[in-house]
Amino acid sequence: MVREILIWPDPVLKQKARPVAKVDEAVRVLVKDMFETMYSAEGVGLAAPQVGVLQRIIVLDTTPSQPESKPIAMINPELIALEGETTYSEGCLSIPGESEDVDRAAVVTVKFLDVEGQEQTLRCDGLLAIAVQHETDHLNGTVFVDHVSTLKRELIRKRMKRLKTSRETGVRV
Ligand code: GNR
Ligand code: NI
Repeated sequence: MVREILIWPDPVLKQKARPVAKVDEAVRVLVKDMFETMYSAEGVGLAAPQVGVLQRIIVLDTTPSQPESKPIAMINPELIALEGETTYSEGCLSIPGESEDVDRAAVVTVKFLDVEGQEQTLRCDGLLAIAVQHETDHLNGTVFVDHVSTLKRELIRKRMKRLKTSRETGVRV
């Protein structure tokens, strides 16, 4: 089931998500819904708070168009090592139509539980490393605009307010 994606500055997106205590069937259903929602919105990642669920769960697929693309679900992800620096023009499904440069670590090592509840460790670079940091930010109530200047953030806030009004009323504002 495709779920509705919350638009920033929804207050839920500012809250810290709670760790998953047990990887059970309900978690696997949520993960499935998150993948459906992410693919339907053409995103490369999605965090549970974006669909209104304050649990520490993220899904990723940075190469959805490639045949060997691998969907990754991470439960209770923890960044255990950050190496180097990179800058990437980021977007967010909760902030549609906006993108800004954000500085991040270039290589990250992340520890997490898979959908079977097994502990995994993954070292990644490129877009996957950026997406992992972007998604773990969501679990801590942070979005990419919190990493840009106040001026840019306030301009984006005004555009999101207009977007929300026009979506709710069907009127262009
Ligand atoms: O789809 C997404 N693209 C993206 C591009 C650059 C950096 C991060 C991202 S993640 C984003 C999906 C999203 O909002 N995940 O929370
Ligand atoms: Ni996002």
